[in-house]
Amino acid sequence: MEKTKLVEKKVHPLEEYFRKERFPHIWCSGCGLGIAMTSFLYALKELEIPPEKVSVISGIGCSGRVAGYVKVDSYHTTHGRAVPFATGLKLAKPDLNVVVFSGDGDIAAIGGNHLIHAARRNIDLTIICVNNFNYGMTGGQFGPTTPLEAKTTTTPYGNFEHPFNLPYLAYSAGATFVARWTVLHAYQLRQSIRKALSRKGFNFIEVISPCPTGFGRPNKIGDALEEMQYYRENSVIRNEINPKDAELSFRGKIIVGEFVEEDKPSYLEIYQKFLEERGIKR
Ligand SMILES: Cc1ncc(C[n+]2csc(CCOP(=O)(O)OP(=O)(O)O)c2C)c(N)n1
Ligand code: SF4
Ligand SMILES: [Mg+2]
Repeated sequence: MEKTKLVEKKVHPLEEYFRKERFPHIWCSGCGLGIAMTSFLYALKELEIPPEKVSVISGIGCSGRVAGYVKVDSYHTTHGRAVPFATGLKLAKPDLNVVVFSGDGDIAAIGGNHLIHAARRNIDLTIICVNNFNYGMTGGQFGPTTPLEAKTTTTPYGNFEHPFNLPYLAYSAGATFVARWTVLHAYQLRQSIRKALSRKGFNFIEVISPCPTGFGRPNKIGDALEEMQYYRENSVIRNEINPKDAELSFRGKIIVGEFVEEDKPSYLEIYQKFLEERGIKR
């Protein structure tokens, strides 16, 4: 009898959430952005949020490319301005789950002003900030999260500036859900993203991510795998602590966890109440 060969068609589990025509992606080998992006997409899938109910907004940077790779209505906006675009969209379409995917430079340097005021308003957004401690896309310059003494192309003798602790910054400005994970903590990261997507208010998740090109190389950390090894050895999970105590030092400990989950009326809840009390329809 003639043998029939069965060719199994392999389908990627996230097939419906990717713009396949955009691949191969531009990210360097070993970049952590792929893990950050797929953690987000798995969270969407597990929550059964259909692509038409979510929108991704990015600024400019390697992390900003996420907006181009995910198959949802997305906006690749200008550098630092993802949060204002997202705020406008959320106000116009409150039923959409609006997610900002941003880099450390995008959200905390040029976009720092927008970040603190959106957090202050407790506007209903989820921010996933991929912190690779440098401006990856433009050649590895130092930025607002580059650790003291770390080398970059613009701090060849080591950084003299104190960096932001992003969870503490977001929390002190008013964010009501705050977490930090590394890409090694892909499971916990996905759980935190799921939580953020299911909450009202301003949700801020920092994702510490290897950038072998812009950060690993000048600091002789090694390749991406070695950076992951470093995360394994130096990350300490401490849930429910004040983000002020969430230390993150160069060649020291990385405190990760879900730090804050607080109830406070969100911007849209207050606005909706205002409209209802006056019988105004949207
Ligand atoms: C107004 C403006 N200023 C500067 C730039 C150049 N620029 C593009 S990306 C970038 C930094 C990106 O760093 P980050 O947000 O950390 O993203 P990464 O590439 O590290 O993921 C800069 C300065 C720009 N595109 N627009
Ligand atoms: S420069 Fe860094 S952040 Fe950008 S793609 Fe390469 S490894 Fe990733
Ligand atoms: Mg960066």
